[in-house]
Amino acid sequence: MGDAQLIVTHFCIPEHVMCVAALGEGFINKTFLVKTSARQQYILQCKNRSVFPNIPAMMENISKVTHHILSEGGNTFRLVAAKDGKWYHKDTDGEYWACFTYIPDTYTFEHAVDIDLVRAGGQGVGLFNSQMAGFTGFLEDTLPGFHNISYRFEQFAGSLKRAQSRSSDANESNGISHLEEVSLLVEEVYSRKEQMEAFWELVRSGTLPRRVSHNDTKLSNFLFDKDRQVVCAIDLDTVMQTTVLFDFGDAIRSYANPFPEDHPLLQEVKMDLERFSAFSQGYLCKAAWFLNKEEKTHLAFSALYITYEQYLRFLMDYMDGDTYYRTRYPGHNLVRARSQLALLKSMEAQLPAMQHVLSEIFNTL
Ligand code: GN1
Ligand code: MG
Repeated sequence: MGDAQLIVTHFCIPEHVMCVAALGEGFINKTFLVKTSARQQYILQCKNRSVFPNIPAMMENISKVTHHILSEGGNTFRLVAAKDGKWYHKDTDGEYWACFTYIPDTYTFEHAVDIDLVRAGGQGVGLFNSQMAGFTGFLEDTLPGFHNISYRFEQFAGSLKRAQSRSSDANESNGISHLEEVSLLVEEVYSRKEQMEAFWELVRSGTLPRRVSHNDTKLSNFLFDKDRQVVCAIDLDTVMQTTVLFDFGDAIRSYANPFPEDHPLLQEVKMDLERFSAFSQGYLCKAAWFLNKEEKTHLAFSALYITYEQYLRFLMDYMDGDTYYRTRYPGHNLVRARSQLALLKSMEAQLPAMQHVLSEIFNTL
């Protein structure tokens, strides 16, 4: 990866750049804050080439979405062009970099600290979907199969096969192979397969309409102001035309759990119905106007679908030896997977209650 201090000089930043400092601990990209002599600061990001196969198309999608939001009078960051006019700079190592404005006086959260933040988050996700509802352009499918569970099952089967061949070669630490350790968790994946495929079929067939969706609406991908009002969605790397239910579902996974997604105390992890209700109220007050009957019917289940998918992805990455998500300690992906499974089970137990909450909200709108 090139030196961020040098890379930044390839972008059209009008102010004098003072320094470039590493920022945050993203799972996927490497992010830097660019401080200038003026109030305006910038974000410089090295995009992950192994995750995103077509970064130029991804940047084009981001540019279309941010321009559309601005044309709707909404709030968002602005991309900064490179000096050759592109929305990215490719360095001599072949890495792709993007630069965009930093929105001052904003904050991110790793998990929802209180119910007001949950409601504000709901408004944020609903606002994003609503601002994009009138978009008539075309976005490239930059991550084919991203929320396609059939594609995830194929990947999962491959990962299981690799783990099986490794475990027949030699048992790993403590005489317990990764495979033995996860065998019950693998069963939990397959016992829900048909149910999840049935939901994907609604997407594939177009029963759930294709609209612009963010596809990664966890709490930390939204900015809030000092009063904890939502400002805008960030991390638009995954914007595509799928179903907005993925956005609702992923956000419930993140906001309705009072703990972070890798919380190790499984008995504490749950889908909190009060948070579900607050998020849904916030979301629907912005988004109910454009949702059709099918979308409303399947809204609650989307939370189970996305939580299940996330469970599968963390488990798969653990079996693969942590090749996708950045981890903070050995076994982190296994802890994440177990935590997501606990959340999924809590959602399953409360699905009728979630549906009841939603119909009450629809009745009041
Ligand atoms: C990744 O990039 P980031 O950290 O916002 C992942 C999401 C997962 C999320 C889990 C491109 O999101 O799909 O839901 O981690 N993004 C990609 O925390 O795979
Ligand atoms: Mg992010």
